[in-house]
Amino acid sequence: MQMNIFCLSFATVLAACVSAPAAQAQRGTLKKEPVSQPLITKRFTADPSAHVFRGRIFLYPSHDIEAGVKENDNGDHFDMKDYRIYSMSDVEGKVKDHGVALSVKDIPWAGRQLWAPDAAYKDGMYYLYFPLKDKQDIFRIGVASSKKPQGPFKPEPAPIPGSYSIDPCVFRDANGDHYMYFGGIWGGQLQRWKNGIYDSTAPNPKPGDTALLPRVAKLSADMKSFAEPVREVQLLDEQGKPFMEDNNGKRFFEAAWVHYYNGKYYFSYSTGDTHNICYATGDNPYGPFTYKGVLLEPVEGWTNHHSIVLFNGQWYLFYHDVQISGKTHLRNVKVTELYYNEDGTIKKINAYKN
Ligand code: FUB
Repeated sequence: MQMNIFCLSFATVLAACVSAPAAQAQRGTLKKEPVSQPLITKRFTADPSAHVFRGRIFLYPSHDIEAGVKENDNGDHFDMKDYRIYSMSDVEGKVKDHGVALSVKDIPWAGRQLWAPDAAYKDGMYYLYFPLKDKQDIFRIGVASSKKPQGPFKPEPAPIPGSYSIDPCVFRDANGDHYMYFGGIWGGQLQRWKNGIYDSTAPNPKPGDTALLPRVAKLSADMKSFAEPVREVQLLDEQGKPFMEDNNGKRFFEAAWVHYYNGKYYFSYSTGDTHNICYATGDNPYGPFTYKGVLLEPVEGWTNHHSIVLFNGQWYLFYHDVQISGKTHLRNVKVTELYYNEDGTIKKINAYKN
């Protein structure tokens, strides 16, 4: 708790500084000079899913707190209790805090841990998708709706039937169909699911195993359930072969994001224990997606999680690091520009200057 007070007063100092040019040299706890400053300094925020709604950029991040839970490989220390939504008129504009949009105490099926959310819009309604452990401590994905992009969001009484694991990303295809991508290994529990059956004793993947794959399902017309059985997203290496777990600098771990650019679907994700954000491209929303490279090198802090969005003709990468706190579970969201090469590959981003 003492640490939290220290961090927040540090955040206040940082907030007072960030509008000055000197902010460019501001590093907080970082070892290296960052290319971007935290967008939000009064609270800890992470896993930023960015969307353009009503002409503004809306951010749907995790709301990190110091819950006092000891750090472990299951991520128990990421014990978040609510979501706050933020918006900006442009990436350099003031960030508006719209307040709490959904709390764990208002979700009837809640156990614990609100992890990385995403949002979508259809026919006048906004939908917030969120991973949360149920009362049996199994991660499921919930949905809540609102007439406003900032909420407040009203949760459905039960998780999406057939949903599991973490990190939903909802992608709207040009024809109006929506697809949910999800999954995360280790604390995200993906390794515990085989053919839709849960096994709490299933071990983490080990070298020699075929790497686990993220999941995808088309959403129903009302955006509140899956319209089809969940399937694996085929992710292939440069030779067209499935990844092995040993290839942990490239294989999928968590944090799926899908965007469309110039005739191709881009599936990007975190490699978790090796901390890269990689991407692969395909010709349709189900894949297969073929590995293309790293788009964001490791950031300071254990997790790496991002979103990619087009706003006023410019592509942006939203991501996080631990500049303010230096603690892996107390993160701060950031944004930087993202560029493509002529062949459609993404120019690799390093979040630090040296
Ligand atoms: O914020 C909790 C978890 O950390 C997310 O769900 C993961 O993607 C990682 O960023």
